[in-house]
Amino acid sequence: MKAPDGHWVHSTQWVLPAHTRVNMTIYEYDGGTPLRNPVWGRVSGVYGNSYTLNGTKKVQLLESTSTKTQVAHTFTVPAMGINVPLYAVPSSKLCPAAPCTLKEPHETIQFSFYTGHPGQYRWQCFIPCGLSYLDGNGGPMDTLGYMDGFLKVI
Ligand SMILES: [Cu+2]
Repeated sequence: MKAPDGHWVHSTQWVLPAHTRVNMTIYEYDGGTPLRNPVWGRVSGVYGNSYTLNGTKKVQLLESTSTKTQVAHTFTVPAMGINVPLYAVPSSKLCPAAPCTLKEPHETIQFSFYTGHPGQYRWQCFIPCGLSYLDGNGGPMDTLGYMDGFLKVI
């Protein structure tokens, strides 16, 4: 995340003000696979139930059976009803090694959500993206700081 002073911080645990609109910009650099489950292709819990992908408004379902639709990850906060599928970069254009810069191929996903009441809200990715782990659910999927974290709403 980008700290208020402008420098980048590797953290998936964010402190957010309650009852506040939060504007999110996600830079997605990873490759992906066709959507396995149409539920995780739905956009929900965000303003307008929509987001923008590289500046173009997207709503609701991705084409779940299309091989063109490549999803890398999701930003999902189950207790807030938030789910945003994150489009993947074509595998032929992947950044060779992290950390990647904005000059390298990426998808820019933007949306807004409302924090609501104070509490500790878990977020996670629901695409089993832990390659070489059992069913893709190990490694980064179950390591705090990668595919999951917390929104501490105060
Ligand atoms: Cu993921």
